[in-house]
Amino acid sequence: MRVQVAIVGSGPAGLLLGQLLEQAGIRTAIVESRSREYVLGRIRAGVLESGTVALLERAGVADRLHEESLVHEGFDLAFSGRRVRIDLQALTGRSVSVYGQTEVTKDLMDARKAPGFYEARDVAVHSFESGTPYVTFNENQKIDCDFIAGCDGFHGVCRASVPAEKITLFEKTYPFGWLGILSDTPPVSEELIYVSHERGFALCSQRSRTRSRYYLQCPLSEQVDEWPDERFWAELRRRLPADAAQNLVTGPSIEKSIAPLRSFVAEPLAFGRLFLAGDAGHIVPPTGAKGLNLAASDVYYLSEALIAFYKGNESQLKAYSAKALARVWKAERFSWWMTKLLHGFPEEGSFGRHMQLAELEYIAGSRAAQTALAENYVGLPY
Ligand code: RFL
Ligand code: PHB
Repeated sequence: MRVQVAIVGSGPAGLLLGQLLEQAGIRTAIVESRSREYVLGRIRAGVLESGTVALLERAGVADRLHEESLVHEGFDLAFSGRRVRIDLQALTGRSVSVYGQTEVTKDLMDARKAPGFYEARDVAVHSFESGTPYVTFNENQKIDCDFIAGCDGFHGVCRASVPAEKITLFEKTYPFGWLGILSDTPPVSEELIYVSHERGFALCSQRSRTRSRYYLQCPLSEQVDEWPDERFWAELRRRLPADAAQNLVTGPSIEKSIAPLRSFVAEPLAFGRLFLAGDAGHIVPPTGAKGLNLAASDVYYLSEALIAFYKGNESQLKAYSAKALARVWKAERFSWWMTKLLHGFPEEGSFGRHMQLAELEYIAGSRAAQTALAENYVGLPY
């Protein structure tokens, strides 16, 4: 078969790109190595920037989002037993939306009419440097195309297919992970709480008024089965400020997983007729809630550039990598900074802890510092 743009990966980046291109009359096919059910079952992001919401609106997939998402005008930072509210709306005039990545993915899958090949085996990308690219999978399936969009996440095949001398990788790993649980219990607070505690970081998030998502910083050496629900709830309660701990409603977990934290950027994001977007090109630690939102901004730049190309203007496609990376690096900085500010780093000693607390106190007392935090959290302009 032949399409204009072959998309590898059916996560939010691949599906949103497919939707925006199809709307513009550009034919696409998506090739995904997992099943639809597996992709829909992955519990990941929960916080959408207003720019991401606007892009989903433009893609025509925001009806349910508008009905079901929760608009959050602020969040709390908790440390030393206190809670400081960061008033996003007052500081930036913008808010964020709480709506699960699972729901975004479902809305995009429901809207898609163009071809999607799921459970594809041995996906490979070819000849993207020569001008006649194609994608192969299963025993004998082949998709000829003008361009390949590598939206296949951190472990995908697209970035790995680029010759090593053509790509530079920048990476930082952190010596801990996030243990996350989902439970059908009412959230402990109306807004999110990011907790910096001597025992480690904790985050109180949510998916709806009846479904909570909580995270605990934990050593990378630990396994999920070492964390029965009772141990999770007890540890969370110890890290929360007293008023929140009192309000915590516990219940059985419906999902539990440990995710490592990583900062990672590949440069460039364009290799001839192959373009990387989303986690395929960069990873941020989840502390700033930026991963899915960065995938959306990449897709915005790439879709605009491809649409311009088919109207006869090639210059935007040439500029894609530099334009996307400029925004990516700023989000990398913010995610790294928030991770350093809020997590336990025992190797930094008590001096390191004092630096964190001094910075948190400074943020609590400075509108300028709160504004810098808030404008990054709601999302920098595209
Ligand atoms: P995805 O979602 O990983 O999708 C890539 C898709 O490609 C498929 N694939 C292949 N397909 C074909 N051939 C191959 N060889 C393939 N290899 C892989 C995969 O099966 C998959 O379906 O990448 P995408 O689309 O770039 O989206 C990125 C986001 O998923 C990610 O950045 C966010 O989930 C990160 N993230 C968060 N982002 C936010 O903006 N806000 C948050 O609140 C937030 N919280 C989180 C997060 C990520 C987390 N984890 C588990 C990493 C919380 C957590 C715990
Ligand atoms: C989530 O709800 O999964 C979530 C929220 C905020 C973050 C990270 C994850 O910073």
